[in-house]
Amino acid sequence: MARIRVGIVGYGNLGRGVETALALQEDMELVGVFTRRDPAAVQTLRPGTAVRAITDLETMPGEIDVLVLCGGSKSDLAEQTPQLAGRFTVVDSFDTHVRVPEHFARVDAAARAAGTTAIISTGWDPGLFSINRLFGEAILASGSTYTFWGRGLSQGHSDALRRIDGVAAAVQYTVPSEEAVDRVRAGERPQLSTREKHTRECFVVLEEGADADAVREAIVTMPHYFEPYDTTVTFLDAEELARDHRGMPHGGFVIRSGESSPGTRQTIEYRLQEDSNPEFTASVLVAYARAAVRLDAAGDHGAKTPFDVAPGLLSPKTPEQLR
Ligand code: API
Repeated sequence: MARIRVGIVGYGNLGRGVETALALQEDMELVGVFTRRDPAAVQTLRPGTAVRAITDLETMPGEIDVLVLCGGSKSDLAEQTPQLAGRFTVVDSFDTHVRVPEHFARVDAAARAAGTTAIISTGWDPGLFSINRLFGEAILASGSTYTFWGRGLSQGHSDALRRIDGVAAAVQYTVPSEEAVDRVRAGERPQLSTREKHTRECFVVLEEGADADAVREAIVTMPHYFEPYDTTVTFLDAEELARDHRGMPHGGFVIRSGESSPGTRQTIEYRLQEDSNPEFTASVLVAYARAAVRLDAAGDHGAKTPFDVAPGLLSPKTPEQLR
């Protein structure tokens, strides 16, 4: 059987993660990395990986089965996903939760017009965690759902920081409230506000001459990303950032705590522990890339989210093997 031919668009942490994840999938092969930078200046992890200009994609629809889009949600994907869905089957990990409906609508229009398939908002949250919230709520109709992230490095929030004027480099850690986690694990079903569940810690390297107060203000007031939380901002220099914030761990859990009849408690917990957030997210993207190709081949076009994709389509096994 011919292998699935994959292109990576964007070569940051996530793009490198996809390159790494693809090497573990026997039914898939990497056609190349497509970048907005000068291809000659891009050093790939694996020696044989081809690097090409993103504009080269214009002549390549017949050579690629699916593009894995590895840009950031804050500025890249809102434009790139609808645009590339106009010619290719694509997957992304668009992760601004409140913007998913508008992103879906734009991608859906482009993909339907072109007869392509686009799976958006894969990854783990949104993505695997969304599916587990859905399972919990569908199965335990009476109950409460809790999502805790961290402690870990959010790629989405770190990317958002790096796009602020005056920021040279930055990382963001999401920190769950231990007290809140303990209460939920103990079977309590507290009402918890956004602020009571997590805090956010930002470590920021300023560009030369940047105004620290202005940057701090831009961070803590940023809608969706930081405004709903108690956020701390620590400024440091590039060496400190490189030395003390090297790893990219993350994880978290989704808990549905409910009752099937009065006094009969049922709890579902889904837990994730990641040494590398980008490598894990990339691994999810790659599994959904396989599903996207299968949906496309079946003529099931338009935008999808992980809610719309049957689990069997993610597996390298055939339906017969899975049964
Ligand atoms: C956080 C969570 C996890 C996001 C996971 C992924 C990322 O605030 O840490 O950006 O790393 N929303 N979307």
